Amino acid sequence: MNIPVSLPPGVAFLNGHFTAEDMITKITHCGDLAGVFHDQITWQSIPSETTIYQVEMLKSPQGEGELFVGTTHLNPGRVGDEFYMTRGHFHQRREQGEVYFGLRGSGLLLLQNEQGEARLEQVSPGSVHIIPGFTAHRLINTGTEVLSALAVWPSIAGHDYAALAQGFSLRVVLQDGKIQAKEVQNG
Ligand code: PAN
Ligand code: ZN
Repeated sequence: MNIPVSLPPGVAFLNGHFTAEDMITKITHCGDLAGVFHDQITWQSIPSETTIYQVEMLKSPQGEGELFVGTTHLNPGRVGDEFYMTRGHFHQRREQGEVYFGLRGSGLLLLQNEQGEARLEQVSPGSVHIIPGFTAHRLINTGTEVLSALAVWPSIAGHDYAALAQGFSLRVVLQDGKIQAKEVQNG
């Protein structure tokens, strides 16, 4: 057979790291997350260069019908009583969905519709999360190890962070030694 066979990128399902020639990596530090955690005084006391999460992505073509593939690695920790989490977003193209796959660690996926109704899904190795369109999403690490989740989403989806400037309607905190979700007024 002399049809050429190329070697595609790979992903290690135990930790979500890619092997590829070309990758994009973005680190989000504590200092980048102004206004995200409710305990602003504790947030200010944490060194701003502390890494909260890192996203590694394969390079893919942009445009209608194309897909992005990336892994989010969310560190364990808390700001005060609130667990480390991603900023969270709606897609700019609201109708575009996404799929998350839990790979390692344990946490929660916070989903919220445009009416502000929130729900939580347990994230664990092997969990599959179908995020419908018109649904904001945020990962929360409630465990003691790195939470890694693989995601696939349309490259035209875009990210709208501003629509959630008021925050989500649920916060996940450690209270009385238990993981608790609390409803919040005004984010
Ligand atoms: C993910 C997220 C990633 C980081 O790849 O972008 O988890 O979260 P923030 O973008 O909210 O900082 C995704 O949902 N892409 O669409
Ligand atoms: Zn998304």
